[in-house]
Amino acid sequence: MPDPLRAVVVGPGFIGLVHADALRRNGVEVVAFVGSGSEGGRERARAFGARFYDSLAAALEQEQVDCVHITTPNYLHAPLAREAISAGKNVVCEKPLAMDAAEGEDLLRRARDAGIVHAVNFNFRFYTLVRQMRAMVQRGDLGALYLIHGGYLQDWLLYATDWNWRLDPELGGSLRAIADIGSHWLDLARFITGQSPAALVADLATFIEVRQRPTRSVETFSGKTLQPDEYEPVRLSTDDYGGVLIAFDGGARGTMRVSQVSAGRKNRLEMEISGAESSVFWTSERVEELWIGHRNQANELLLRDLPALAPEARAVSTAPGGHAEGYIETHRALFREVYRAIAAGDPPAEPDYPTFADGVRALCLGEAIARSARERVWVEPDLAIEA
Ligand code: SOE
Repeated sequence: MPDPLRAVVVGPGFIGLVHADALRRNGVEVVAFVGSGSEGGRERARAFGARFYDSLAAALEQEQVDCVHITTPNYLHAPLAREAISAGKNVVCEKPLAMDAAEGEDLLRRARDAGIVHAVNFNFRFYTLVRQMRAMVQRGDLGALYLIHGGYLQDWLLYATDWNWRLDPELGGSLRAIADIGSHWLDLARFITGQSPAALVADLATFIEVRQRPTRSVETFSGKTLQPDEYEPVRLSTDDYGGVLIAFDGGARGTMRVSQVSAGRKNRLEMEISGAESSVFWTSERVEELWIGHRNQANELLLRDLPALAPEARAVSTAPGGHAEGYIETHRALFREVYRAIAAGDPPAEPDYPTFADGVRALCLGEAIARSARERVWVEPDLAIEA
């Protein structure tokens, strides 16, 4: 049996553990975590049977690794990716790939020159029923596409006392809801329909202009249950909400709304596509159901089950119908494709997994959205990125 492939995870927080868990279940050995030490990272590494380092340089010096997973706060993504690429390592990076599109393009160039396998974690592509929607669009079930619409709503930043590093523009970037969750929706719209925004107009809003920052750090999503006792007021200008009107390059029109302050919406990505023949609707809060809308016959509710699925959807499905698949499985499926490419020793010509090019695309769209909102004008995003 060949040696297992090996990974190091930089950033032992919420999403770092998701990566490590999915990797382990794929048979990849997570040899080490890298962290600041203040995040309980040492204990987490120990619980995983992995070693712990306080810098990527130290980990790469001591460990034989095939791939570096970057799951830190956003401002560290690009410097860590540069370091990993210079060391000739394959890279899986959380989104956003970088703090701006120019930095993202530089990373893409470096990754291509180095010939490494590179990926950005747009994990929604790997839900089984997302694949089903894509297959239905591709085989023409919907007819010509008229509308691509929906959005992404969360409530974990609803209160002025909710805090996370994403709220600090120095750590998270100058766009928040659009970059954090709108980027998933835009990636998915393109993945399912093959269409990208040709022109857009955006409206962004900051409802909570002053937030109470805890004097100690709070992990993503944990602020809901852990209420720190000491706060300091901080003025905010990043987007709690964004609304975007989109003209797609394939002729469809759409709207996207994103919000981190919508009470009751925990983690709700919604995608609805309306075509000349029929429509589909899917949400990440009910991942096992796909609504199919008709004009002259009864609507359908497809429950994920192998006989009901297109071959492309079956290929990413791991559990029998009735045994709910979810968030963790999407990471397993994404990493499976990435590590297949690593094992082959070459990035595939047309990967189905999201690459740095998709990361750059998301950054370009974010910049177009920010400019449109700032100048109150329609903007044509520059998406001239080779796939
Ligand atoms: C926090 O908003 C977050 O974890 C995002 O960063 C993820 O990308 C999204 O999947 C869930 O919410």
